[in-house]
Amino acid sequence: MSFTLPNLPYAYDALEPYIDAKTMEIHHSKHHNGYTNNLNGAIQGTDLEGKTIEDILANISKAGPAVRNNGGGYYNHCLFWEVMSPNGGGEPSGKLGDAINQKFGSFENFKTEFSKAAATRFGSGWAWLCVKADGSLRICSSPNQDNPLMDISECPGTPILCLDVWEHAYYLNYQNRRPDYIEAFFNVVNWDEVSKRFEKAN
Ligand code: MN3
Repeated sequence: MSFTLPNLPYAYDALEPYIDAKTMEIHHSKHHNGYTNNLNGAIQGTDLEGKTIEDILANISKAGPAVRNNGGGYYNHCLFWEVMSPNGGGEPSGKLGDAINQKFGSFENFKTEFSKAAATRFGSGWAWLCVKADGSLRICSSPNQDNPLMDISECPGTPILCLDVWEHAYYLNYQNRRPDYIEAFFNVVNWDEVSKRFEKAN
């Protein structure tokens, strides 16, 4: 079994004006496709072939840098596409809304903390909202293509929301204005999907 590039659940231009079509097309068809192909190449003929991506990430300390970088890149982008939607934005309700209010005090505080994690990640990386082993929420960021499912992660947990802050995710439209991209992202967050993932992780 090898990994395949998933289709986007919407058209390349569906997230405009917040994320432009050209960025989405290059990001999905070039970057994510590259991680997928390189992951397949890195595990071919090894004992990782046939394992799930979650299994591979949970034992990433035993793998080489090609599996770490491309396995992370494969997983992270799969999640990223799913947690955005042209019908997104607003605020979560239900159990996730309650959990966010309980942990962060308010949705606005949550947004501020998540945005800070994304803005202050030096260089390339990701911001995360995770469910910890005890069921509570946590915000963190990771470098490069690392993620909270990796056994080397400093913020282990089940990721339910992520934001790519590599320059390839925003530079065409936002140039060096990462904070503007982060602000725009909240208009396309698919809270229904994030809520589903929260309830599954609990
Ligand atoms: Mn990316």
